[in-house]
Amino acid sequence: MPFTIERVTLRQIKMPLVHFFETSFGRTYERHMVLVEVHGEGLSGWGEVTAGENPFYNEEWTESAWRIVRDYAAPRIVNHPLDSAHGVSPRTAHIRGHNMARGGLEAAVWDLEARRNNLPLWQHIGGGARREIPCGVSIGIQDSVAQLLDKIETELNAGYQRIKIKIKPGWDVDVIREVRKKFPNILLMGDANSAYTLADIDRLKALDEFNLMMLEQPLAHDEIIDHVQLQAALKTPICLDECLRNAHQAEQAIRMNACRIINIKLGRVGGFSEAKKLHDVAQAHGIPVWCGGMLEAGIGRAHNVALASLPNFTLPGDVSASKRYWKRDIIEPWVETSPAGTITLRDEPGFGYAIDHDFLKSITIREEAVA
Ligand code: OSB
Ligand code: MG
Repeated sequence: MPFTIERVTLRQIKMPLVHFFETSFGRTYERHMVLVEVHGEGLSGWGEVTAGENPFYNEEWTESAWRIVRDYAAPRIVNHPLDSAHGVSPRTAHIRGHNMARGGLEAAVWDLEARRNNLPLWQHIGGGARREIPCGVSIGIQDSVAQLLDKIETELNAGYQRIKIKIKPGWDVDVIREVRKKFPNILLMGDANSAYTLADIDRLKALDEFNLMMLEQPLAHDEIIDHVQLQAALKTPICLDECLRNAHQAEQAIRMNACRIINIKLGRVGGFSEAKKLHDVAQAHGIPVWCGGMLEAGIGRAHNVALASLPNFTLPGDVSASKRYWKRDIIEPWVETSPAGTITLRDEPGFGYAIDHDFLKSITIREEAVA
């Protein structure tokens, strides 16, 4: 049934991480995220923009997201009747790049439409292939190998099914050798966030002996063709993250053998419509996918859980418990994992958790409406 978004509220929130998170492009101590609330038909839908605090993962950051949603994306949606949430992405497709900003708005409309249909979001997007979502963790670069080994042990004891460690030149072969010595049989992978070039091919080939599940985004953020050459030289499967911003690019990468596995992030591809398309393309080619994370607060985390219930999300993702990131999350209950390292789908309409409005208010540093 057609519906209309009458107003969009933007909020910027500030949340300190329990522990800093370090990738090859830098350390994050505190997140600043933009939340999108869409109002219409007497309901609210919620989305979270997954952009970082700086334009280092991709071109987006908190401030660019605020401006894109407020000045370009939301005005295209407000008071424009929509046949379904699938109509949001085409309305903002004239914006070049900025998929995370576009995706935060789009996800909010999916949440609203799910509530309107009285369905949990996972069911509304066509998910529910499994009720228990398998979870892994992403562990940042540490100050010492001993600290890394400790963290891995803690996460394995918590039940997480797969360990991903961040790598960069100088924090790679020797570190992974130590990890494998202590944990010979765990599901283990590395994520380089584009820290290498083809000049490092021998160093990357040295990783082949460690039986990694995959090597995530070793080469440049915008370079699919170099990954073809690298994949041909490696036994370890390459998983692309940064490189794939839409389903078409994913299909090209698959056909060229640039990767054997794909990380799907809701924000990076601009929302649920494109994420579902990418999922379907990968499935048609027999390429497994998993759900990536961007250190999300509860709303983005819950959206990821719904996404990961689509059938081809067959590998454990980077979606894990709220308490690994936050002293207090913005939703109730917090996202929790079972001792088996899974998150259980919830049956409430929409994204499945309640907003903790008091806490949200206390961490909101600006708020603005588009009507
Ligand atoms: O590349 O997957 C990534 C965090 C920030 C930016 C990029 C990435 C990550 C993670 C963390 O790996 C995933 C998470 O725990 O949310
Ligand atoms: Mg990654």
